[in-house]
Amino acid sequence: MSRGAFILLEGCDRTGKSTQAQMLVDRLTQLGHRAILWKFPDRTTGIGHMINGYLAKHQDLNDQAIHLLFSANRWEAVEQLANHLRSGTHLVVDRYAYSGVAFSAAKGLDLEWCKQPDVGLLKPDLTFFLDMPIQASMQRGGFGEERYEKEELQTRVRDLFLKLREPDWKVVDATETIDQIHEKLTKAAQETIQTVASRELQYGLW
Ligand code: FDM
Ligand code: MG
Repeated sequence: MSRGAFILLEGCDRTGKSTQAQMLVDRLTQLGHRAILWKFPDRTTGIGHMINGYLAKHQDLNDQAIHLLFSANRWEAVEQLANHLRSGTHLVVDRYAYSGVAFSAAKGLDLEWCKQPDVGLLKPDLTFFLDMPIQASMQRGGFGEERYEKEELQTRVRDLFLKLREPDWKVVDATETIDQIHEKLTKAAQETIQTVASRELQYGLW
């Protein structure tokens, strides 16, 4: 049986990740695949509740502690993710460890320290980085009251994403239209689905 593909969307806030992730799941489903959306942080778990309390500014935590909670929120999902992939279901994942490192390092934590807790996690088969100037994404509005929704921090986050970028990432111009981006993502996803079908799951982030 062919395994599912792990498809990741990364990027700063307001770059269209969630919209594109949902559209990709719907499209793959229409094409006859089994595909599900997975969002990090997953705010529905016990750890996720703590993360949500922190992001909503109901609770303060030091930078190291919240960093480790974000990582734990991925580790607590890893068996479920692997089981989906093994059973042939594709995962479209909205944020992952790259967000984890980029946001924490943007606050001043050491980059190498930030990478350590995610070492050994499942590796994405395909990563899209939705990229646009921060000034342009800020103009899209919709920034709420959550922590990190500030221009200066987002600018540092973007620089860190670009530093973390792996050679096989697909950098997507997030200022293009929703449909243009969707077509690009669909095409690349279909190629990856074919190439990974008979491959072992990839652990060993980074
Ligand atoms: N975020 C997200 C982190 O700081 N670390 C992480 O590991 C992840 C997955 O949480 F500002 C940040 C990024 C964002 C916030 O994410 C909430 P969503 O996608 O806006 O819910
Ligand atoms: Mg947000």
